[in-house]
Formats: sequence, C-alpha cells, structure tokens
Amino acid sequence: MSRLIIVSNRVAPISEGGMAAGGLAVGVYDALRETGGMWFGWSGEVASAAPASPKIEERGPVTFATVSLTRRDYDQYYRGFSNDTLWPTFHYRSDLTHYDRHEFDGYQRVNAWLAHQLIPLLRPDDVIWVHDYHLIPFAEALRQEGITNRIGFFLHIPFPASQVLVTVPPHDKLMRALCCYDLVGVQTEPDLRALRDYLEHEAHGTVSADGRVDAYGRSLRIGAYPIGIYPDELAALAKEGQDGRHLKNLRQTMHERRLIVSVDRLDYSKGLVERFRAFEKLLEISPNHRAQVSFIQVAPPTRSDIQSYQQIRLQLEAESGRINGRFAEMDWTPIRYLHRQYERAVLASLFREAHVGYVTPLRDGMNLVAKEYVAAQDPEDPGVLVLSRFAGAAQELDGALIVNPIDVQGMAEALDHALGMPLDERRARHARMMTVLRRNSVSVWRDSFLRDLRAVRQ
Ligand code: ADQ
Repeated sequence: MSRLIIVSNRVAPISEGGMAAGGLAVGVYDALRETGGMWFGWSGEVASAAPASPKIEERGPVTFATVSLTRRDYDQYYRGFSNDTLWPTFHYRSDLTHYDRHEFDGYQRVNAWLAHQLIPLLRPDDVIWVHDYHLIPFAEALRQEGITNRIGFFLHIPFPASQVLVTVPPHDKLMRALCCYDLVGVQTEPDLRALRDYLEHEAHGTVSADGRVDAYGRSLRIGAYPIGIYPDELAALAKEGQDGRHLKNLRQTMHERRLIVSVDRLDYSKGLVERFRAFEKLLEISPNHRAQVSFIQVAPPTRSDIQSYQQIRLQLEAESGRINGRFAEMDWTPIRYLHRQYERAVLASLFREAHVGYVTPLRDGMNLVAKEYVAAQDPEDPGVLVLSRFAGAAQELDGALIVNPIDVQGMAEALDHALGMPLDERRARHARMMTVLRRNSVSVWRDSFLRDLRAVRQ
C-alpha cells in the first residue's frame, strides 16, 4: 500500500513507547505504523531564523519531519489568522474575530513555505492527509509546485454556516484553496450541509447526493467522518487509576458528596461561564444539593497570548470566586476550578469517579471529552452525560441529556435530572452510547477517511 504522509500544524510529541498525548495522535500514529509513513509539521519551537530543511527523526517505520517557525510566522500564521480569525469565526464568534490582511498574507506564505519544505521528502505515490484549519491552503501550494499526489483534508472544528463564513474577508480564496484537495472531511452531517451550501450557493458549484463536487474548475469529494476514541482502552485506563493517589486524595475531601466534572482547554468556545452560572442556578433552585454536590472544572490555559483568551480567564476566575463566596461553607467548596493540565490516566479515573459529566460547549467540532467520559464509566453504575446540542458529539450520543448551553435554567434542570436518575435508566443510556462509541471508534474514522482518499481518481 502507498505510504501515508500526515501533515498537521503541530506534530504530536510521541514517547519512545509509542503512546502520545491524546486519542487523535494515537489514532493517526497507529495508521502511520501500519503502512509506514511520515508525520510533518511545526515542532512547536519559535526560532530567530527559518530552518533550511526539516529536522528528521526515524522511529521504526515512522519518520517525524519537523520545522520551527520564526516569530513573524508564528504571529501571522498561527496566533493571528488561524487562531484570531478562523477559530472564532468557525465557532460562530464573529464578535471576537479580528482580521488583518497582513496576517492572512502570512498565513498563505507559511502554508506555501511548509509545502515547499515537504516536497523534497515526497514520493510520487504517497497519500497525503492534511489536518485542520491552519492548513487550508496547503494543497493549493503543493499543486502550484506540480504535486499531483492524492491529498485529503480533515477539518476538526465546525464548518460554519455560509452567512457566517462570508464574514471572513478572504473566504473566497480559502474555499478555492480547499477545493484543491481530493477529499475534504468534516465531523458531522450539519457541518457537511453547511459546506455543501457554500459550494452550491456562494461558489456556484455542483454537489451530488454522494458528495462529488465540481467547483472552481476542480473535482473533489466531501464527506462527514465523525472522529472517535478507543473506548475499551479508555475504560481500562479509567479502571486502573481507581486506586491512584489523585483519586484517594479527592475522595478524602468529598465525604460521599456527589461529583460533577468538566474538562476543557480554557477556550471561550467551551461555554465555561454559562456552565458555572447553571451550576449556581442548580444550587439556587434545588437547595437540597447545597453541600451535597461538588463541581470540578479542569481547564488548562491555551493560546494565552490572545486577548480574548486572557479575558475568558479573568471572567472565569471572577465567576468561580463569586459563586463560591455566595454558597461555600466551612467544609464545602462548590466549584473547584483547576487551571492546569493532567495526565490522561488521571483524567480518565476522574471521569469514572464523577456522577455527572458536564460538557456544554457553545460550539465544538466533536468534543472528545464527552466520548471519553462515557467510555470511562463503570457499566454497572454509570454516571450521566449532560451534553450541549452544539457539540458534534451530540449527533451520536443520544443517551446523553442534551442541553442548550445558552439556557442556564435548562442546564440547571438537566443537572438536577442527572443527579437523580435511577440506576436502570443510567445503565440503559450508557449501554446505548457505548455501542455507538465502539462502532465509530478512532480507527473506523481513520480507515474510512483513508479508504475514500485512496479510492479517489482510481
Ligand atoms: P479540542 O478543542 O482540544 O479539539 P476535545 O476534543 O474535547 O477538544 O479534546 C481533545 C483532547 O484533549 C481530549 O482527549 C481531552 O481528554 C484532552 N484534554 C482536554 N483537557 C485536558 C486537560 N486539562 N489535561 C489533559 N488533557 C486534556 C479539537 C476540536 C474538537 C475535536 C478534536 C478532535 O475543537 O471539537 O473533537 O479536535 O477532532
């Protein structure tokens, strides 16, 4: 089988044992190990000058090829256009979107430079799989240098409605570039409908029922490929951690109270402020939960050099302080807000310990935390998932209590419902969701995308 090349903004740090930080990295790395291949992208380093060529590291059948970025490239391509223009807009936060034409120029320049760095490493029959919004123009840049390999693209974040996408000034250039791929994958059917709508009504292209597209003089395919996890491995990890130090310490402070858990990067798309207010509302409308329930929010910082991220941090610190000041007692803190990263095994066991998994983003491509929470549960006595309808995962996880994250009262009622749900109903909902998680695992996601990519132009 032809060699696989993965291209992503960041190359995931993979330890010698082959285990990476997250499920996605592991899923992709498994595919590379099976067929042999290369993972190409940014090393995460910012250097004073651009390197002449990628740094190459071989680990068994997998080659890691990484480059550093200059400060200017980082500012324009990564912090600027990717994370201060595309990220807010694609998460329906046009109010937070900042646009600077020079940053867009930098985004295109860095994509072209990255493509140029990869070309000497390519073989004619390599299959190239590019990931996420940082790299929309990557295939166009390769095509301009005469590369004819099969190239696929997967968007991990939501694909926004046309009327939202067109607020990005160079939307037409972006979408023209997107059509240089052979296969474009999005997370869910609603994302696919939005993409189709743009291609038909803004680009004046045609899209067939089975996802064949003709637009901007190019032919390609589009499809929905919901990303998954390895549910049974996560369940095993959660079970193993039951006697770990972190959980022992936690239990000592809980005194048999019920536990609600949320885990997110500290991002305004994750709906953290509304979530805190809904927990406050729960304590307000159901006083029986006071001193009986604790809420742990784990939210490590990300992108803290962007102003909107500094603001959400300040807002959350103020909200957790205010709510705790209002309800806390000598021996009970309602919200424990942990602004830090934890190991996967610790998070998995925390999920298993929690009676409620509270996952309420305002918008999310998929949200793997929702899936991990379900997989981590004890099937004999599972917790309940409270899930935003605006997470891609809500398309699959119909055993969750689905909420609208804007509706603070509705979320408080869902928390109350979850905390009081009888065992039979919890088991039935959990079993239904586990069936879906096993059917749509990360290997199914990867294999179906790569099968469709390998089938194009054959
Ligand atoms: P993210 O926005 O990062 O991903 P999500 O899918 O929920 O969101 O999480 C990714 C991973 O990070 C999960 O495996 C989670 O366990 C881990 N993680 C989160 N907080 C952590 C913490 N405090 N410590 C350690 N690990 C933590 C983007 C899109 C999502 C999409 C994924 C994959 O925004 O919508 O689901 O990519 O496609």
